[in-house]
Amino acid sequence: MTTQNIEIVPTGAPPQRPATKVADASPSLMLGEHSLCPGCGEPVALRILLETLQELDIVQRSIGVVGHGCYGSFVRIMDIDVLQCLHGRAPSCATGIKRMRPDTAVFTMQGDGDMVNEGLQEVIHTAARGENVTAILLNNGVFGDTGGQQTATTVLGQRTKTSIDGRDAEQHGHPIPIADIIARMDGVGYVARGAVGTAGGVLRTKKMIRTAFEAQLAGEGFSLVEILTMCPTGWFVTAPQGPDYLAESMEQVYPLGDLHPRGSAAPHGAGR
Ligand SMILES: Cc1ncc(C[n+]2csc(CCOP(=O)(O)OP(=O)(O)O)c2C)c(N)n1
Ligand code: SF4
Ligand SMILES: [Mg+2]
Repeated sequence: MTTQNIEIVPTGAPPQRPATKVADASPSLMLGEHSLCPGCGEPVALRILLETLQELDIVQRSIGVVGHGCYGSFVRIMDIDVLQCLHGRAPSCATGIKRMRPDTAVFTMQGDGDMVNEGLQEVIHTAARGENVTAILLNNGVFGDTGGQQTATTVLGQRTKTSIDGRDAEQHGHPIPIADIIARMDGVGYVARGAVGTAGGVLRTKKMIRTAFEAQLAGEGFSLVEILTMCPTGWFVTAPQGPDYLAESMEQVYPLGDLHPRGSAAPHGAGR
């Protein structure tokens, strides 16, 4: 049986083939399979990002600016123009690209370590300048790529390789809620936080990504979508436990939703 070129496999008997071979439902902009851990949330975020670019029909004028982390390997499977920057510097590189080519749709893809540790000043200054680019933050609360060390967004109590008894405010400081900070800044067109731990969350996050690009296309200034992503490997949980861990830990500290809706003034009333 097929519908929209996707084969529907009968479920009345054990499958005869591995699920990944049953139907290729990957977006056509994804060239091959990713190499990330089972249960990782980052490929889910990549998928909805690529689908959004296709649905907005801006693939040919999109340029991605990618930092360093597990998602860094996506540059090999994204069928899109991509620049990979030094750690934390993606917002500044995106600034240069967009200023030289204002006709393009420019987005960054950074992890929490890349954006909030290594390049904190870059994203804040880019937002303050009101650069008309879209930042995508994949926040899993760890430096996943280098083995799961604590980052600036690790929530209190979270166990990491460098806070094995759990992050302690007195010893390690408090987590930095970067999206909430940027949502309060002038020069900002749209800021939201989504999560990919549930099917509904994936859909809502995809809508946020679309809204961010629509804000950019309308010239409304800096947009940021923070996406909470599972990192079972760095969280010391199994892949199936990842979504529950995300809901019980990160989502409690980082509430989901629009933090700076399109067309709203900065919350401190300074206007834009
Ligand atoms: C200047 C510099 N700082 C740090 C590193 C090591 N490094 C490379 S990727 C990475 C982890 C980035 O973490 P994050 O952005 O959160 O991405 P994740 O792997 O969690 O997806 C680090 C620390 C490096 N190679 N060079
Ligand atoms: S270490 Fe974490 S972020 Fe990196 S691929 Fe594995 S699950 Fe994903
Ligand atoms: Mg990370």
